Amino acid sequence: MLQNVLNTTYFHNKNHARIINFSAAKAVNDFDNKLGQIADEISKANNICLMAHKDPDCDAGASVLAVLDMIKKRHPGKQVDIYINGNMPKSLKKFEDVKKIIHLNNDKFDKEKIKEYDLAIALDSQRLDLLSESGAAIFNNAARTIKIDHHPKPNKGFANIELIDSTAKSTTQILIKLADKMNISIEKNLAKLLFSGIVSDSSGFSNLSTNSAKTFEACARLAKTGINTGEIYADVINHMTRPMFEYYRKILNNVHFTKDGRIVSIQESRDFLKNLPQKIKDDAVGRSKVLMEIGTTILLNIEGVKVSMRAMPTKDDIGAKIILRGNGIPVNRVAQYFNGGGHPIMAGCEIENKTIPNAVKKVINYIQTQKLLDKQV
Ligand SMILES: [Mn+2]
Repeated sequence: MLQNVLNTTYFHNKNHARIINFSAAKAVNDFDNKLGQIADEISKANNICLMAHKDPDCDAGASVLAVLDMIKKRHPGKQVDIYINGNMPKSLKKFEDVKKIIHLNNDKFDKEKIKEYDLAIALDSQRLDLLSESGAAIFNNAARTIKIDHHPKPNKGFANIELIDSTAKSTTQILIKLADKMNISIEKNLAKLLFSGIVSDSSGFSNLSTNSAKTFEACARLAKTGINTGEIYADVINHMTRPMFEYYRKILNNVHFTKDGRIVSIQESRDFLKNLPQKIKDDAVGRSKVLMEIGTTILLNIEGVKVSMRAMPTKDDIGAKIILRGNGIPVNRVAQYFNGGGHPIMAGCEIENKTIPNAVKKVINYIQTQKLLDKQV
């Protein structure tokens, strides 16, 4: 029956895709149309700027470098600038193009001198403000704007074309489809970048859920280019400096369980931070990586644990930043209550509370009073 309908509409309409009133097919078509529009916008633009969320993780950083690589391959003549607010992750520093990054500094930013781009592309950034103040100003000054992301779609959009696939584990996973649309054959350099993003955002394949087949298929394609997947994995996930190991040793003493053992938190309190060696204090990215590793690969896997939480002072030092991981518990509901957001299995929020233990208590209290531990994702 469906086949008949498709055939009939196909013969009567050139663009039969529009006629199919079948939501899954429509979603696939929408996605594919947007990929085509993005490839078009890129080919039309002469000056393009690429950006990612501030303090980029490996997925954000690799996405920007990957799109640059793709544009260089497909349209060698184009002028492409990259803007980043914060440091690129260590594992990406060996890529040649890292040298081309223009580092944004909000304090030294002159709004009068913003370059006008034909096209701005924001990668791995759920919201405009994540581009940082100066990044957002440059983005908004471009004639056309694109967002490519795998975080859930927020209520408000911020770009002319928004390509969002929240079933993708990383933004780099989505970029494989863009490469195909742009007729680019993925070779080693590009594959390394795309694979790095997937490894990083999946915490080394440890937080995959129902869409893992898609992720592994994407990885298989990248692995076929001959990249050394083990080496990239070690670079992205396992690499730890000696000072960071010392931090690891110390922070393990700040792990707290609730009485029933179902919620566990690791707390980087202000007092604890004060007494750290300067070298460790200065490496915020390294510390957050260690916290993530302990929070996800160790604490979340302890028998009986349903929610793992990591808490640290906010950047502006007025509150606590809380990142939640759920073991079958929809932690985004918790984060949303505190004006944060994220995925059911991983979410984050900021709480105005000077003491980290008190902020953690607030979150635990909410989880317990809402009886969220008995709900499943
Ligand atoms: Mn990402």
